[in-house]
Amino acid sequence: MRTDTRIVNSWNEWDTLQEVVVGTAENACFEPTEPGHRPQERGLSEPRPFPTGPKPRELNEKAEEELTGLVSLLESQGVTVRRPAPRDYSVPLKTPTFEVENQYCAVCPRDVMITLGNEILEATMSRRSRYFEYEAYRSLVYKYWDEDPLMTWSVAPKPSMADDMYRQDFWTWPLSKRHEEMHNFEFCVTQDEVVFDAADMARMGKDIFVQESMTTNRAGIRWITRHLEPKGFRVHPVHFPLDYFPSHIDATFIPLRAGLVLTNPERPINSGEEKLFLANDWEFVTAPQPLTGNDEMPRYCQSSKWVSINVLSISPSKIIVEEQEKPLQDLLCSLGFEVFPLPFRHVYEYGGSLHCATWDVRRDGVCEDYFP
Ligand code: ABU
Repeated sequence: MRTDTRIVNSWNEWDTLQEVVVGTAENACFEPTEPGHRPQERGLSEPRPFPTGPKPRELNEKAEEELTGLVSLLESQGVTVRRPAPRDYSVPLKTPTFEVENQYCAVCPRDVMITLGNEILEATMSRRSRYFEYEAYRSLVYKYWDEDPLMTWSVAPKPSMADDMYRQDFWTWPLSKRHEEMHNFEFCVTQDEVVFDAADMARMGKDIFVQESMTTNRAGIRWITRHLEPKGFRVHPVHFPLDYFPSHIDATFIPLRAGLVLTNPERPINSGEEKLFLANDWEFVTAPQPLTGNDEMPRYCQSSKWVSINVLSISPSKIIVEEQEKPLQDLLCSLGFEVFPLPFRHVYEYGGSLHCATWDVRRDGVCEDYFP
């Protein structure tokens, strides 16, 4: 099969990007407090209830301006860019098993949607307010479905998200228990139902690395394994035990091209899990500290300063990096990359950066075995 006739075709995080979905901050709301999530406003001496409902219009506008800047940059590089359909995130949800006062946004398609070769997979999601987020992408999925007769489309089983799917006391565990449970990789989601966010997966050809986290449990990894391995993929659970609140692998362990992974110095890979990489001559390069510290992150941002390393590859030699992250840009230049700096710090407010805010639908290239 010639890959240039395919519309849905993406096997890794770095081959030349041809078609991508860029998220939108239109109608974004505050993320509600729910059993799987306890958002907190930054910089307060006394905590106060997190706001609910629509985010202030100026925040959404500033983020949208940066997202539009990303669209222009990608188009200038010959990439076809699509956007999510508009949705009203202020609408409450009531299902037979839960209620939530409002939904969230479509800034981060990466969390929901993933292309695995010629397949589009919709994740289960782990939070109530994101249960229906796939709807923002359904008209695009139907378009790809109509235009690419060889594309396959899978929807992972939706969990109940009922109270008992979560450990309600997780948020108040004393430090000693937290330490113990983290090293058992037990977080706020129990193991009773299949739960995963797509952004816990890193694609490296035939091999898919899945982080066990607050947003992906072992049942989720089992489902991904049984779903993908009959299709020829190999699925590897990975862990980063020094990250007490792990969620999404793409600010922790980022493949930049075949043979090279950008690693987070505060979140080393679990001892032993590096062996497959080293045995296949892969190199780990340590990211520099972000220039935006945790104290300088946007007020309502629930992610860590490490979204600084949430870069987007345009090709194996071209990469987009947040404008102010000069040490990371210098490192990537020294590794032979052409770096495209882009302002994106207002998007951090919504929990991610350049990789999170995109979902690549087509990159050139075929399924390679980088770990023979
Ligand atoms: N959505 C990516 C966030 C990762 C982090 O907070 O480090």
